[in-house]
Amino acid sequence: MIELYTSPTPNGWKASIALEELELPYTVHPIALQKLEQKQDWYLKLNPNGRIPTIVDKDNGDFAVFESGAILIYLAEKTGRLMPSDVKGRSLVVQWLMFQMGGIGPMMGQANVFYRYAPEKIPFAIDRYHRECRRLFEVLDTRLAEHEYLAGDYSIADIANWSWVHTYPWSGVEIDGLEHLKRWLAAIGNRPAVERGRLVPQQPERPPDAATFVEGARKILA
Ligand SMILES: N[C@@H](CCC(=O)N[C@@H](CS)C(=O)NCC(=O)O)C(=O)O
Repeated sequence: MIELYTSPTPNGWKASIALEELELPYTVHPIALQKLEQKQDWYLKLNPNGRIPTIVDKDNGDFAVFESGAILIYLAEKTGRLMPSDVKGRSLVVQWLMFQMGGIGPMMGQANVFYRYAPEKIPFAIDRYHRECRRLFEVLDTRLAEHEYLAGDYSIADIANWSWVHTYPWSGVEIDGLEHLKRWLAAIGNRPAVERGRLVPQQPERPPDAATFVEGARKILA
């Protein structure tokens, strides 16, 4: 049994989608980011960075793993699935996973901050992060022109990148003309395990409107 501490965000969905794909039993512990539960002492003992997601593997001496990329690698290695074990195949998956962790995630995150949450609109910052996101999307599109998935078979690299890229409308990034990226977005999004994982943690019947969501995000950034 895995305990999953998460919220409905791209980094959280990476973990829940992987758990669904791997058919591992898990219990969800929703973390209320706006209430800063992720900064409480009990949580910081599991995740010193005070962010979601975190998993605790009850079947492995209550081993805690933080950082979404590390969680994906841990789950893939635990099960021997979603990442090959040969040196080159594994490296390819890790390369595209790191591309997400070091590029797509931080750049889309900053695009959200300046395009959506900043009370003051700074055109230079908005433009900078939109252009950088678009450049990274073009890297993905070029890769996907010649490969069905990012790194060999469907893998944790696809899960990590999809979890962020499919939220492009919220970040305000255009995907016009990126036909291979669109094909891949739809293919991954239609996987039943991805559909299930994307709904974790369960949302209230009436999710917050955009203005309320922005207000909540500003509390976290303050
Ligand atoms: N590098 C971390 C980033 C995690 C992260 O930024 N999580 C966000 C949600 S997507 C969070 O917990 N934000 C709350 C906060 O900043 O306090 C990972 O990949 O796990």
